[in-house]
Amino acid sequence: MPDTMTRDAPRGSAGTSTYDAVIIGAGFSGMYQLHLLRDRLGLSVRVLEQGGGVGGTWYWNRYPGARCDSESHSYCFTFSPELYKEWEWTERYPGQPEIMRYMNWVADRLDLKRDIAFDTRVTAARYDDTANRWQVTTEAGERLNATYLITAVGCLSTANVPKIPGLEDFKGRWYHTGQWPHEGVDFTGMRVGQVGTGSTGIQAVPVIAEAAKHLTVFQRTANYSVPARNGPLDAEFKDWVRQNYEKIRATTQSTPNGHPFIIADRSTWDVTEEERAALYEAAWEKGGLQLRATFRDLLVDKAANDTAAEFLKAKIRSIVKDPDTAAKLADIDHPYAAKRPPIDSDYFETFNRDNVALVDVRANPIERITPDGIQLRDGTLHALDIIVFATGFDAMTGPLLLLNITGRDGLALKDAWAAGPRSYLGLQVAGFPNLFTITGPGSPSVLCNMPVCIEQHAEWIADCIAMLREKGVARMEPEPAAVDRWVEQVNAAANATLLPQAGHSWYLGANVPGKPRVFMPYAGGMARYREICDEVAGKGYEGFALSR
Ligand code: NA7
Repeated sequence: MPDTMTRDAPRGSAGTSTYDAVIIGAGFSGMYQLHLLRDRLGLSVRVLEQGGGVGGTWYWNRYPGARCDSESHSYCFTFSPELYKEWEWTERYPGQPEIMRYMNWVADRLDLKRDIAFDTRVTAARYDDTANRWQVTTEAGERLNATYLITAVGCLSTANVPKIPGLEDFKGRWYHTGQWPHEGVDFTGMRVGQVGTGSTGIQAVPVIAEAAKHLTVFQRTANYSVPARNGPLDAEFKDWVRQNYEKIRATTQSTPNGHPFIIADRSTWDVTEEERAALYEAAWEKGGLQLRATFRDLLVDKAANDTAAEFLKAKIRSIVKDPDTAAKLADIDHPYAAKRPPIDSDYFETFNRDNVALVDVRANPIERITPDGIQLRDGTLHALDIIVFATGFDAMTGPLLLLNITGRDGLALKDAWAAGPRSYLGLQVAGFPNLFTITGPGSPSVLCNMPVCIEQHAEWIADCIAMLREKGVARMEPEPAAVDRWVEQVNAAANATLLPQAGHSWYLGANVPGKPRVFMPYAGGMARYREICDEVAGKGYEGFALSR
């Protein structure tokens, strides 16, 4: 029977609020999970959110040029046709302010905010073996306990600020793109240095260059990028989206990466060299992440991938006028899309501006930060007023480990994952009963258009909790053998692709010094993953230990 209690007057021991479920995070995943558990299952639920509002990653990532790389008509909730059709996106790729407007609109439409505690950081979560409940503590000392603990903390929410000596002595200001000030940053008249050329850095460069007196881009790893071709959506497209809701949803749910486009069913070698060049050219003109869907074998056959890589490198050389800068930008050491492929609005073109310079910090690494700027190993000092770190995140495991989670028999998650994350389906961890991790390591997560994998996880978890309550199951956690098998499957799926060949990728944890190098997301495709999860549930939650 549900241990139902009213939301307004939770019961419990002195000073402790008691709920059926506590959800950590109020981005896409926490919002939808709250809706499902509260409004469909009738549970008492509390969401704890560190930020001052809903939005998750978009609440924090307010840097110049912040925009989603998924097309707007697929970067949203699709569980409700009404919600889907009522909201109208204005651009092909939604910018951060528009996504925030959307998320607040959804939160208000579903009346979610009344069950979310904002400005509330979780400092610890401990499983109480005797009571079979999770005890959650917040920074303000608040204590909550719940039968189910669901992490909805996102994969990219723990900012990675590199430990460069001297940063504390810098006389200017510095910012990480993932913790951008809400009031914005005025670059007018400033000498700006930007460290990092991942998806974020590539979005920020053109916008900062427009505003700053001078921008120096510090590049450690050169990166591919394809033009986004962003622009306003016309009325005809908006109508098409409304009329094709089912079709769009079916496409995003049947493709490996959850995007609204189909990967071509042809090999790179099925066409002549001229045909291939024409297909790449058309994909370049169309813009966006779709270029990697030009051929089905681009991510599994290195020689096939080389054809796309060469096409993109030639594009860089043709756009960037200074041959030395062009050579540094095109000196890319990994297969195309083996790291997360960025898309851009005038990234390479920006290096043709007089106020922009590129510095190769692989050849001549950053030695230290002085009070005046960034100093390289050969002694060169780049004088700066502002440093922007577009240096990414302690991805996937970082946000979970920060929660300080302790499971059964006092087992800390950081110890359970000392050699890298181990989970079953990316949904549960052995030794942590009734803990569910939305888009956890071992699930497709960052290899998929996020709302698509989030909806699948939140629905699977809600169905699972409904089953637990119906059958009177008190505890659920994966069997160690099921975890072993899944970890093998995750490794095999990654090794069947070129993705592990980008040795410095955050998919492998390689961007954070000391982090175990384990390929974290499931690379077998979202559609296949969905089938596996459904099969597991259909076989009575095979691989999970259920106890009364
Ligand atoms: P990424 O993709 O991790 O990119 C971070 C960039 O910062 C990358 O170019 C790094 O070079 C560079 N970096 C990191 N640390 C340093 C140091 N110490 N010195 C110089 N350069 C450094 O993060 P993003 O924010 O761009 O994107 C993350 C995801 O957010 C993105 O994929 C989307 O899914 C949204 P490296 O390649 O490690 O040599």
